[in-house]
Amino acid sequence: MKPTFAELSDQPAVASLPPLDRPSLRDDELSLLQREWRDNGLVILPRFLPDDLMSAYAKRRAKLDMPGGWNTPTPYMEIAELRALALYPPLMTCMRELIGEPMMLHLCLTGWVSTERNWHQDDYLNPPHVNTWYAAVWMALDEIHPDSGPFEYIAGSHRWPLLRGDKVRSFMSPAEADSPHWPKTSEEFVVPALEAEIHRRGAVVQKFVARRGDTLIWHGRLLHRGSRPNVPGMMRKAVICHYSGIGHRQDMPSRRQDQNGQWYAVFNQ
Ligand SMILES: O=C(O)CCC(=O)C(=O)O
Ligand SMILES: [Fe+2]
Repeated sequence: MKPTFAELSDQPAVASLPPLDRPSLRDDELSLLQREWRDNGLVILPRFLPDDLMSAYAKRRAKLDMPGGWNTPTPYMEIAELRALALYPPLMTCMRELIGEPMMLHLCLTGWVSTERNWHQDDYLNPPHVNTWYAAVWMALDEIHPDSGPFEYIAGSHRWPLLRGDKVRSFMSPAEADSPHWPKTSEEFVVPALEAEIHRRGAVVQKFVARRGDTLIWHGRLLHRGSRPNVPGMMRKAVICHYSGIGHRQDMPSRRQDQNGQWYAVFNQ
């Protein structure tokens, strides 16, 4: 028998969560953006990114003849144009307002095609102490074609239970659970468990069919996926960046600040 979503997840203690995830917040204490985040688990910022930052990065990225992008998770360490976009100060201010502490960049996906990563929450791919002090950002560098496999999500699913890495691994053989590939091999039972939960709740799936410069920030617990393109290999010109609360990454002790004081993690490669 394959595990259910309930068997793969739990509800973390309220006091351990970022402020906007705690109940008992009054509307008049929150900005509009914060209310949207609290209610939906995402915010969409139309035409948010400045043209010069997008163009500089797109020009640099276009020199790389690889649809999947750089094959390291941290190309921002070498590519200054990517760092400038990922650490755009108004974006960082916005995330701080949503999570409640300064955020640190630690992962960028630079493919210009859909990842086709099926339903998941991002949080469980990280150590348990991250505990939703986390956000990811989808930045459209061009008009996104609906056939290119847009980002899909379920608004409000950030209040569903939280998938837990240790629970997922407990349903795997010891060899599989110890392998760095466990996130991939476990999709075979995690995705059906999430699909069953979506069905059971009658949840509505939405698509982010973005225009150039549109930006979507999502919660570490939001259910989402990179959908399968209707036209295989169709270009989807975007960049996706992931961040954690600066006080919740004791596993990433090497970090730097850019010229604007924004944080990014550094790794020995
Ligand atoms: O390809 C996509 O749009 C989704 C990528 C994703 O799930 C992620 O970056 O966490
Ligand atoms: Fe994801």
